[in-house]
Amino acid sequence: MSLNPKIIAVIAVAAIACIAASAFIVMNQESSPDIQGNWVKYDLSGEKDAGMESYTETGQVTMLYTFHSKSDKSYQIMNAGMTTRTYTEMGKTAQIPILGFSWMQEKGSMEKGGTETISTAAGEKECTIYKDLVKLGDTWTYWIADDWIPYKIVREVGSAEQSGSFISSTTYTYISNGHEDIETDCKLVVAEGEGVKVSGNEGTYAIGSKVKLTAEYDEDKGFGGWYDRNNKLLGKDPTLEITITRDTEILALNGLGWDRELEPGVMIDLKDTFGVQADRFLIENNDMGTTEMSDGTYDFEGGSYTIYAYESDVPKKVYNVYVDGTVTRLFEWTYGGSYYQITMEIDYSDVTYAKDLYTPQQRSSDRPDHVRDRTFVTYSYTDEIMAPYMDGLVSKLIELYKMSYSEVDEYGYLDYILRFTQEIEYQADEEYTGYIEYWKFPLETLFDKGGDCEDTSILFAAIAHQSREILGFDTRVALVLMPQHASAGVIIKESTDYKKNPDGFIFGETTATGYDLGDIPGKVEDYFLDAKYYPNVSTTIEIV
Ligand SMILES: [Ca+2]
Ligand SMILES: [Ca+2]
Repeated sequence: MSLNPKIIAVIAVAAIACIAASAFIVMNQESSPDIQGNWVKYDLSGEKDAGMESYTETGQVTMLYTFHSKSDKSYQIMNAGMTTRTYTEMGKTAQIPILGFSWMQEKGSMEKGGTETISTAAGEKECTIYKDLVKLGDTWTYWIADDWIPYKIVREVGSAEQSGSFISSTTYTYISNGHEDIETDCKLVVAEGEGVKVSGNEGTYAIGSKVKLTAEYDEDKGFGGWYDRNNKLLGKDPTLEITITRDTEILALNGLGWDRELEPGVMIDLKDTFGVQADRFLIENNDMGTTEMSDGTYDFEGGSYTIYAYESDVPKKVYNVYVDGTVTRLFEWTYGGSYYQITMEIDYSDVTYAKDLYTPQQRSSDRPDHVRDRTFVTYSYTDEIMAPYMDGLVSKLIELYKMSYSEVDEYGYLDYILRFTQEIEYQADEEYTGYIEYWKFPLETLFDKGGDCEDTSILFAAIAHQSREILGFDTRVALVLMPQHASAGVIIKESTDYKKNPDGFIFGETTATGYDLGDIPGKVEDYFLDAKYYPNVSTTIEIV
């Protein structure tokens, strides 16, 4: 129950806001051109080369200059578009929307790098080159001509020297530019938390207006602060001054963690529950990132929710709701030509419990800590809340396997477990959790039905270990941590033809289908075989 609902919501939206063209800089500051309404469209192509989390990226983005703040010497731009990322080793693809506002500085600490004539979709352009070092390892280079148009932009993040193997690079290539009229009347909507009353938000505002909002609130509920609709904190003071640069929705929240705890599995009358008049309700499931409209009743499953009460198409009130109920998760996979499925019932409070066991900082492997790292596996069978789930799952897995195979052989069974974990959706940490690195307990991975390499490897290791106990095998299990990748490893009695590392581990690639137990994806082969000898680079954490 200590989970902060706002934090969850931030994580949920981080996936959408992850590509922000925040560092585009308009040059020619002497004349300070008014380019409100101008847009530039780009082809985008990029790559990230970071072990198994490598991808290539293609797409288009349009940047529309929506507001020029002369006092701040900056432009607001709206980015819109879509990129497709293809994860090179795993063969997975993901569609990433580029949608959001960012600011560009009119002036910046730019390093002038001479001129170059480049060919563009608008013909040959003699461009001035500017370099912007945003922060160490993040460099933007611009080829600018015609006063303000960046005809080519290259962003490079990281280098072999600065951050190990992490490198990404994105190139924006000019397609076209144009102009459209910008709507200069902006709507300001404030949704109030329970017990909060806001004044100053009446009416329509011209773009650039400065507005002062004041919140009055019930002493017993307190004031939790002002947030934008993406759950970014704008201020904690009961008075907020903002510049309106577009249609704006603001939340004025009370200081409570949860406004209500609701029952799962029954029709809840929302108007009754919150004592509010509303035409309809918008219900956001903060864990799953899904939204639904309701005209007044809703049947909740376990989870945490943000609920907006709408009147005349405007969200007037906002509530944070916790539902301590069960959710059902279905897992499907194939092995040896047969189809298998398992459903799990998971109590949301137990997922909350697992999330609260470690802070996000503790879940980062920036500083490897073998005692902690191992607990992601070992807690799954020692912790009194999480162990029953894993016991149930492992029993079902064994039961299903025995229906297909009269004899349980160690290699075959572990290969079958590997297929189960490979079907868990690949969800890169940065896109889905909002953190660059975020380790999950098996219960969380099962609840999310998603995770990245370490999460599915932890899940595999946990299942393999517990199965060993029940089946009476001598299986030894390990997590294998490599630069930017993790896998599982096992030592089994049966002799196989597969490559082993010097410790005798055979490899279990959990992130993608198509790898048998023992198959090593080409890119990681060297790391795996050397794991024993470069403890600072690659590490084996033995579970048993
Ligand atoms: Ca990760
Ligand atoms: Ca993860």
